[in-house]
Amino acid sequence: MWNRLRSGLDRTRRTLWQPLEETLKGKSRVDEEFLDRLEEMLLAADVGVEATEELVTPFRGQSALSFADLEKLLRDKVVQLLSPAQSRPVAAPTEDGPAVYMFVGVNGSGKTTTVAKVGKALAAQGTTVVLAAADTFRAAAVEQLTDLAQRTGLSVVSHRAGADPGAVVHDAVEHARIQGYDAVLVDTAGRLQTKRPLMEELGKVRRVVERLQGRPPDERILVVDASVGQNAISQAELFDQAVGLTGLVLTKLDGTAKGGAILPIWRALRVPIFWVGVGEGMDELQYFSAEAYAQALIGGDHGTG
Ligand SMILES: Nc1nc2c(ncn2[C@@H]2O[C@H](COP(=O)(O)OP(=O)(O)O)[C@@H](O)[C@H]2O)c(=O)[nH]1
Ligand SMILES: [Mg+2]
Repeated sequence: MWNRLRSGLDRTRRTLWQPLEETLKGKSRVDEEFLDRLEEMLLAADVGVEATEELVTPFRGQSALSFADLEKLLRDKVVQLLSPAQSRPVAAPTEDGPAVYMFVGVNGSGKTTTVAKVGKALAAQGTTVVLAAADTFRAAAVEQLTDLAQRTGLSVVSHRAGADPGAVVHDAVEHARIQGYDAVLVDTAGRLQTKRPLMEELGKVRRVVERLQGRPPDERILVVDASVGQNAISQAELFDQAVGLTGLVLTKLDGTAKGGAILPIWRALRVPIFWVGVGEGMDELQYFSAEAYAQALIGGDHGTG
């Protein structure tokens, strides 16, 4: 089940582990030189200064550690650091109107793809879903979501390109309320450098939902491209100010050498990580598990290979 995450993190794991194994050649115990190297490698995998220190410090001065001990302790520590990110599942549909999940994030982070993947996963569990094509900035964005909806058998509410995103979301939520749908998944625009002030637009979408439902979107989820690494943190803060983030999705964990960035990104925001994206395919989405992530990140033969 976690094979995809494990193979996705191959590059990160190689960045981390191969140099360490080299360093360890001919030694039977972990020493200070090895720990310095470990620190370097964690930084290279974008784990960040703070989390790296927390991971490595407990090993300093411990002379009797074998490599296998260290692997196990490190895995446990990663699980411990990230288990609060699994604190709750995504908000469930209520009696009082659909659950509305608003997906935000910079252009190219994977919002549109993730909206369709999540819609497909929820539908497979029996949740009825409407997608809202509220990235009206380009015709191609509306078409992309419409195509993915068709491929995954989901309904989508869209207006023409250039339309007011608030109006799209209004129609989608109203439609869902009248027809009794369980959830509305809102795709949004992500272009930071345009004349249309994005953050204002997102704030408006939030208010439109609030007017119809008597509460803001139940989840305001930031979609982050994990391969961008720690640079994602400053963007995240902007989106948090605009909509008040309640959750995270990390995409593109496949094929990045910066898969360690989950740690600093999560520490900056401290909201649950609901899902991770491990490929472009519509099924390449997994619930986040600190345990599975730690297993995939750290070497050793504990995974399924
Ligand atoms: N490898 C990989 N590619 C992804 C993933 N999620 C999205 N993508 C790709 O990233 C690109 C941008 O995705 P898109 O959903 O259009 O991003 P948006 O601009 O935020 O809506 C597309 O080519 C997607 O197929 C993922 O988890 N893994
Ligand atoms: Mg998009």
